[in-house]
Amino acid sequence: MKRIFMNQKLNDWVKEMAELCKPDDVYFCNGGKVEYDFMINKLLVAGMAIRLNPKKRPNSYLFRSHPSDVARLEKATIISSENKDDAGPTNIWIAPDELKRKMRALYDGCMKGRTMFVIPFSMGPVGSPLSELGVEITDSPYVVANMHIMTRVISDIPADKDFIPCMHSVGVGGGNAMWPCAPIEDKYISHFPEEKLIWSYGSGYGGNALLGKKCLALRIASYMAFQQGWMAEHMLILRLTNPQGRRYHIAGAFPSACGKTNLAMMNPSLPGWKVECIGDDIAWIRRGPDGKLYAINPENGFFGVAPGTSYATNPNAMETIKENTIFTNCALTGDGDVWWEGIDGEIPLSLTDWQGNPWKPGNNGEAAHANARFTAPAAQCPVICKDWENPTGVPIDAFLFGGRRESAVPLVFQARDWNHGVFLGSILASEKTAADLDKKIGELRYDPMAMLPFCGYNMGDYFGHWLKIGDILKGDAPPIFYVNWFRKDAAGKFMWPGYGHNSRALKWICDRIDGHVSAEETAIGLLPKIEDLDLSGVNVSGETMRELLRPHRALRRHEIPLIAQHYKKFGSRLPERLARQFIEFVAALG
Ligand code: OXD
Ligand code: MN
Repeated sequence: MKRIFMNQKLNDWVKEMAELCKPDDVYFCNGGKVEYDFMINKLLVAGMAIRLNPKKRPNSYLFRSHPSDVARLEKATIISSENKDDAGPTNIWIAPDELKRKMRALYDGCMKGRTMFVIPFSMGPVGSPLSELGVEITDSPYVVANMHIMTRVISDIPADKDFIPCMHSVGVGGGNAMWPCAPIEDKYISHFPEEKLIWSYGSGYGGNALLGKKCLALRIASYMAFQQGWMAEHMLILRLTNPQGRRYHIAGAFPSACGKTNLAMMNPSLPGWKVECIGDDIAWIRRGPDGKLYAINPENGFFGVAPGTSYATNPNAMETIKENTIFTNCALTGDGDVWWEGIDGEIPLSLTDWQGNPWKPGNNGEAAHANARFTAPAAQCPVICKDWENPTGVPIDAFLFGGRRESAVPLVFQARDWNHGVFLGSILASEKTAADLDKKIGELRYDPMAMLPFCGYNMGDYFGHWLKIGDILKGDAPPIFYVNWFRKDAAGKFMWPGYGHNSRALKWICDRIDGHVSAEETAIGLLPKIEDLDLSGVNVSGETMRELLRPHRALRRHEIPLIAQHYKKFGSRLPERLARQFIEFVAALG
């Protein structure tokens, strides 16, 4: 099939890549329903997709990946800037020439016997000044179907518009006929930030293959944002409405597996309060004409982790995935529906695991893979905000940072000012386990602003960019808060009920935004007074609440050498202001 696009750069690039990859055929996507059905049909006929029981889960399909290709590959993710120092100490770097030489050899002829698909897409509402265009070339019809849900697929790129080329092949030499991929040593998820270019080879899974998401909307976009004065963040966006109808928009960064999707579409337990979802993973944020920050969700769907999702933990996600959903690496029930660990109800009598083998409780291993996913249209979410596609975005009233901390970190507190908030974001960490909860901090992984795997340039410069944004915003800078839903007691039990009850921490945040409540000045920041939290109907004792709101100075002192080590990596790229914040933090801990 031949086709001439309006955009010359696109015509030249498609020709170059087709000559290199040598596909049997080239297919030009337009994003229509007929095309989606055609892709799914192709996958069904090839035996790569399983149609779920339409009475249970209409228009929904299950895929099983090869066991070697089940998650994002941080070890194969490369930031290939011209200079190694510009990728920074937290990214893997290979020189662009060397990387392109290696990858060209891999791409050479890799699509023989396959069709090459060309997918133009918009990240963000089509035509919004806040959106960016991309084009993905791939040899995976599964990727095409997922891109239909996760992005807005369009049929062309206007002649006068630029786009970000996203090259993808599942590769050869690994996997199997149902899920081809490359052996681990040949997988590369490469980013050339200065050229605004993505080359991915060897994996068909998630963020390695759906290149609009982590690769474009975070790694490349974060570098563009650094250059152009905006922000591309690993953040959910939600609208909270109080019983009087006052709206607040909150953007929150949490490392993977900290419940971002649950928070983004939560049902508040506080009577009369409402949460509406604008996005669950990525926020693009720019200064509006009134000087305030406005955010859009560049994505069009949710690519959520299935295990643990249930009507108890996230009823709105369960409603979202009732139909028109792609499932990957979930288990299959005897009556043709999907199943995973943590879903509601009894374990079905007949189950096939994510690799296609019969599964019974007590079997070794899980029925669904721990990183099994659903891909579902955001528009299907019952609490999707009517402004989720507003081309000008929503005004941000507060930023949240939060990690999984079993000890020491309070339920909610506020940064003293923007610079202190950037400091808190820069030391955002998730704790694996606390061996001795009374005395020690568990093993921490520092994940600054939850961007560790997603920052497309030197994170020291990224911190500097955050500080600069605050300097520009001055009095319009939203307040920054830190939350932790994951405190445990000495018996290992969660101390805070979480989920819908997290709205109580959000309400305190709203009260702070409006200046309705004061806060306690402490060494770590501004803590709520217990009487200012609305705890009506929450089953937590006064003693536990006091424990959840303690600054824990002594315990936090254990972090000083860890932060020093974390900061040392950035050398001279660590902004002086953050070094000063750290000194003040140490002094305040006493
Ligand atoms: C994701 C992640 O898949 O953050 O969203 O890992
Ligand atoms: Mn994410």
